[in-house]
Amino acid sequence: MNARPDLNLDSDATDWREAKNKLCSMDTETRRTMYRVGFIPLENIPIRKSTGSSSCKPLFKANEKLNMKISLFSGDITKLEIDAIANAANKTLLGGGGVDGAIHRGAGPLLSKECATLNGCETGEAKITGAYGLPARYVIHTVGPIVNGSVGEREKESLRNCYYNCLQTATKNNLRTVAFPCISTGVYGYPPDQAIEVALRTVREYLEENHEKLDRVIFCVFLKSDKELYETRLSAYFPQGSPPKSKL
Ligand code: AR6
Repeated sequence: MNARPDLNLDSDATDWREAKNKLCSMDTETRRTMYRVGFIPLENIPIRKSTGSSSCKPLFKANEKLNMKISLFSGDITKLEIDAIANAANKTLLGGGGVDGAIHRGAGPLLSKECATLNGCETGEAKITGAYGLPARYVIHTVGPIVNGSVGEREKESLRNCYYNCLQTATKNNLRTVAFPCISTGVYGYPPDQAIEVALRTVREYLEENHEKLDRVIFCVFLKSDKELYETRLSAYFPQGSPPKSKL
């Protein structure tokens, strides 16, 4: 078993730059001794399986290569041991409730110290930081649109920008496995059934163009209702090819 390195991720007196550099140079086994939360390795996050009989009309062509890059994970995003998790943050980037609160609690105090150097984040933009005490290597913070009343083109475009800019930040940093929470659908009030269409379309279109740069995109759902929505709508954007015809 690896010895725990002399690095305190629980204290805001630790230099975040030094901590980030040290964590980046550790192998996975050593880094595991530093996690402040439980972890789920990528091998335990299954690639999405089709339910077979989908009543959903496909919006894109079947592409098995892209289908192999998609997971639907139900649970806490902070536990995922992958390259990057997206955070549904606010413009200050200094933490908040919901998934943002969970990410900051799990990462520990050095995350807000690094975030404080970023000058906030505009709606639809994405900014990357270390993940400190989390099993993910990086956090990509984005700010979703706030919906009051009905969703307009502006909110739709902003939500698309969130997913697109997170994916682009990941690929620019050579990060190959990324998880998304359901951005804007909690406190920010974006109706989940409309947000999912933007999320799935943006990821599908990005993968079409950049499939060689990403190994896995994980849609991380926390609510049963969101899980059901994804189970229904995934086959519209990532349809399965038709099985070979029986010769009998
Ligand atoms: N893992 C995965 N998903 C989660 C988790 C978790 N640990 N916790 C909550 N969710 P929200 P928003 C889901 O409100 O709507 C914050 O205060 C949750 O069920 O976290 O973009 C920020 O600072 C929902 O489906 O984000 C901002 O001020 C989804 O995450 C504001 O909330 C998003 O809900 C952002 O609001």
